[in-house]
Amino acid sequence: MAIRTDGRPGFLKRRAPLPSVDSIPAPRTADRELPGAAAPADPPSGERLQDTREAHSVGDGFDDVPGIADLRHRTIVIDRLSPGDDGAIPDPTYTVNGQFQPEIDIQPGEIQRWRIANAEPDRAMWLHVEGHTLHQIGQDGFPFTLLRPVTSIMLSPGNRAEFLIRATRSGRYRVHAESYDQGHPGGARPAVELATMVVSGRPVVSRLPRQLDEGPQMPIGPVVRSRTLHFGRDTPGGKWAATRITVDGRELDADWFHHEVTAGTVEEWTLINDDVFQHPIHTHVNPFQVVDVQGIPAGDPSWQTDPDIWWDTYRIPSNGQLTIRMYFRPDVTGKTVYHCRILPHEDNGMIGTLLIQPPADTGEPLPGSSPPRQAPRESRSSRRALSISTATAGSDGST
Ligand SMILES: [Cu+2]
Repeated sequence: MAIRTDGRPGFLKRRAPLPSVDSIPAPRTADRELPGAAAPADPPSGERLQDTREAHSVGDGFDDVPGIADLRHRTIVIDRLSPGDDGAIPDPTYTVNGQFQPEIDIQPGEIQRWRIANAEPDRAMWLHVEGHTLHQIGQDGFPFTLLRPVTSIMLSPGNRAEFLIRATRSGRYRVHAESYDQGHPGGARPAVELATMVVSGRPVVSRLPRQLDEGPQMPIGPVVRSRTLHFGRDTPGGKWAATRITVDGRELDADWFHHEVTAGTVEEWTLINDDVFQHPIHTHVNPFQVVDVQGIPAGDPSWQTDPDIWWDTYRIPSNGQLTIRMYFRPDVTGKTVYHCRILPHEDNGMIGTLLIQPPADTGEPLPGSSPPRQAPRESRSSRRALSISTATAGSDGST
């Protein structure tokens, strides 16, 4: 399925910060994630949802957009508890902000803004809210320009999404992850009850905003290079414990770089999955847009392939391939990585290294050559300070 073939990217006008749930160093990342979110050992259900730590923020691109700024908003982090040794907690047990199946209150007709992250180490959460439309306004920390009404949102491990939800009539509605087959030889992962949305109280009249804000855009200019990367797995002797999960046949080697790129350029990467698992690939520093996906299972509606959306985590279908277009922001150089966001896969070697070289000195200004400043998060003017300048990007196309 070809999604975009014009080869003419637009330009990155502004960008939201890139908050991620993937930022705490640990010897094995899966070990960091698995303890869950400090939930009680015997989690009671039906408590009111508590808000969670700002460290898990999903993006702040709408804090001053009319029609959104005043809404009640919730930051919701899905995670999984460590089962422990005594068998007291069923494995797996999924939590929402460290709580077990909490209640989320909302009035009839009220619109709330939900910012939701899948911090789970290895399973996709195909999010549904019973009887309700999710009006998506952002993905992976990047704001949309227009509302996208959807009936579900797929959250691979590491994905974040932001949406508006308008409550219908009084009642109790399931917030749940639908059963989904990630290509695991063990079959589809079962459905998960996450929370209950409780609609009650005085009805309110509300209207969804029509216009959001200006979303980031790809810079105009050539795709300077195309690359092909292979993601695979081999199991010497057929033992899972010895499984090597690799990028281009190699495991992580911190002294060697899979690829070198130049800051301020645009490249297209085709990621080929030689394995039966869907591998959600997460890029650090630079997000990307999806150009082409091949191998989406027939009848699987969970894939969002709109070419305008920016991502930092996206699945490669089982034995399929994904082509992404990545803009290496001009203000960041140095070493970084990309990896499978199924953390046991990353720990077993599915992590690639990238060296971002400074741009060649052509005497021409680069788009966004003023580095983004760290600014307070509250005001529109401070968000503009995080924007990448458009003045030079559109005029001469230099990248
Ligand atoms: Cu993987």
